[in-house]
Amino acid sequence: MRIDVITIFPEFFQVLDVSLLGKARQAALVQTHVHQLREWAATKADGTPDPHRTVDDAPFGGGAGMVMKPDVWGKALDDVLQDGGVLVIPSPAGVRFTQALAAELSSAPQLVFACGRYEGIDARVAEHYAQQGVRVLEVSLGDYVLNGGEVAAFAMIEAVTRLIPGFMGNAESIVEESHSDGLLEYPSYTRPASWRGLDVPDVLLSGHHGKVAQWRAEQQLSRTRERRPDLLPPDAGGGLDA
Ligand code: JDQ
Repeated sequence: MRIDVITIFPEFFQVLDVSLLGKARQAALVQTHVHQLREWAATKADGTPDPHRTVDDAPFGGGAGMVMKPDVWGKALDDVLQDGGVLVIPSPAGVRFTQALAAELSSAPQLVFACGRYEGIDARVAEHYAQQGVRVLEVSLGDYVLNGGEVAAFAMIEAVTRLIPGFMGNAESIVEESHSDGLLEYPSYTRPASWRGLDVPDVLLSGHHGKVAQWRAEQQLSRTRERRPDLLPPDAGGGLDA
């Protein structure tokens, strides 16, 4: 997979080199290319030079803040998007990013993350590339507001790349974990068996694999009921004392 990131803050992505992604890149499973959007802002839409390399302008219709210019984004994306490439635009108004979407994106030949700032990118950019037959996804990490697309893109890159076959080296640890079975993970413990007066549950020391599996399944269900009831089917029972 090839990952391109277009941003006015390319330095932000230097940390990609030291994160988990470093391993995937070493194995040549992922190539990342981070681009400075302003490199496509050297000339204005009318062809005259723009020494300021302006990427934003006031919103039509009025209102606070600035909007990123479609002409600059168009030049950048025309250069960077390849055949089969998926255009991912982080946005607080996007569809939710989920493990299922991460899994889907992990088989794309190219992901292009268009990281906006200010009030976001002129809406015609997404519309134009969708019209050209590009798969365009406006994606939200969650229901909270960030200052730009960079943090969201970074989280998505990490979630996607670790699903690329051959990446983690242990396929089981991916299959077993949170969200692949729709429940939260069970709690994990390691040595020492007693720490600051807190003991590891006896069943985990018992060596009884069947009982361990049953306890973990119960923990997953009770945690999910308590912390993320939205993940359970409507009224999964539970009884009077649940
Ligand atoms: C951008 C902004 C509109 C704040 C500019 C580009 N999950 C998620 N939260 N916030 C974002 C994603 C996000 C993504 C891209 C962004 C925020 N902003 C700032 C834009 C309204 C409020």
